[in-house]
Amino acid sequence: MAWFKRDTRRRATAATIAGAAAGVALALLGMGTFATHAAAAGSLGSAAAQSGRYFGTAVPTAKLGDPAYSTILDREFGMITPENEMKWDTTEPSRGSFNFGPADQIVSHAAAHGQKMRGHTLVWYQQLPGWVSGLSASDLQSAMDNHITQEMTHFKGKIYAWDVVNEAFADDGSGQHRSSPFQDKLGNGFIEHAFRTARSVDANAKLCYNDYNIENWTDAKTQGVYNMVKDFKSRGVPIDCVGFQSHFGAGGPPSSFQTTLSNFAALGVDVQITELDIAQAPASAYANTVNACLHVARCTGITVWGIRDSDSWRSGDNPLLFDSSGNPKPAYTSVLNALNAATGTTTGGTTDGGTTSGTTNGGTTSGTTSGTTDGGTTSGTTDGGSSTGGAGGGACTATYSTTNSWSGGYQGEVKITAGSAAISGWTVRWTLSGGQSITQVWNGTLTTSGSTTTVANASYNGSLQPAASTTFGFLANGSPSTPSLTCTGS
Ligand code: 9MR
Repeated sequence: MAWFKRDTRRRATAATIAGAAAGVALALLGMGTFATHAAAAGSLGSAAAQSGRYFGTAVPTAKLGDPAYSTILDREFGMITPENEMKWDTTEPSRGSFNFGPADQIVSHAAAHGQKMRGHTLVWYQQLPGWVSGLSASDLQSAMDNHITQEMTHFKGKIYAWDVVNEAFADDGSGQHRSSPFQDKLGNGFIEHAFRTARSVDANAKLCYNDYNIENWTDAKTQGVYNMVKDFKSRGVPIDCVGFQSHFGAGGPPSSFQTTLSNFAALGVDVQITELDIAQAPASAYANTVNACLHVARCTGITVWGIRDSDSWRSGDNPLLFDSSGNPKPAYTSVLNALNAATGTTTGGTTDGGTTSGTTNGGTTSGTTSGTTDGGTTSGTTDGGSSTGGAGGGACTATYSTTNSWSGGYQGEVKITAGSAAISGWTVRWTLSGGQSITQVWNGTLTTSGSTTTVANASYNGSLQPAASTTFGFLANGSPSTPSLTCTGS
């Protein structure tokens, strides 16, 4: 404990010194003098603070007790997003019965270590308990209002920014809203309604719309979200920020990313990178991403979606800044250097970095973001997952880990690794123990038959090179136990 306190003080002091240094740099700039950079800060949080930004990470409650994990968390990060604990399935698993315990633990940790919080997320079609999708339109409206109200009230004063609505736009190139219980029953107005309700509950928290695959300026999805934000601003619908999740493939951000950030910022909202991870974590791809933010004055912070590769929802991609042993990777150094180099270079309320706001340039090959999948859930989807491995099928192995647990439920992850031959599909089967039932699966397709659970690959993660890995995750009721898994490759 004493160690944490000392570290917190060190960060606060560094930020204060950096703030003073930035002030000097601004004064020098005002005098037309070329500013020199302040001394380099030694952690991501303090380096980002030098230009008035935060650097954060996603945190699951279950990892707070791991000293190796929390040492890095408290040394490096000034902002925390609960990875799953503020989502609807955890916070209101049955109607009117609220469970804020897991998230409260993260909020307490943040308060004790001088970290701020992003609230994630109030209205999302995933990790949504089954009772919500069964409601009539009018009932759904009041359930949504009540959920927003209860959750925001509980955490009032403790949240810097809320992802009020998450991932409401479609991936089909239409630029339209995706189908969801909210969209299908309440229509387009549900997003506006959620933001108005949120503002009425907490006038001080920033209210964000958050989505993935909206980083490339010319994509229809980006344009759809942009037009929504523009419309909201023109009609006074309360929206303060847009979160760009930034789950990138190994190519990193599209070349238009800074243009996108700048164009959104020009609408009068803050922009933030909210869930950054990059397949294989190339140092240059991370630096490009961070620099895109640093060049836009209203890009107020960056959050990576986990600390160590082993903490990642896509751990098979090794997409984070620390390896599984907690050692900083080359990408860590490139991010730290980029943050330090930005000291005093971004000023005022306007965008810098020579962007081309309002124009449709920067179109880049969409291939650069291929592989940026989100945790597309497939619950309810049935396919032929119960078929046995066909002739010629390759071998695979599957290993299980519990990534989170709370009273009455848990979250598991299964890692599938191909054998010495490539496979083009996989199926993992196990038997649930008494009291266990799966409520949701992502990055796989679920079939259940009694206590026999079968998860087959999703459309995008069936092909594995020899010895390559992928993962799927699930949420379940009951208590965690280590299952005996059978993996069949095809
Ligand atoms: O990292 C989260 C993982 O632990 C979950 O179980 C998964 C379920 O959908 O959600 C992950 O976080 C997602 C985030 O909440 C929203 N954007 C996509 C993220 C990765 O799937």
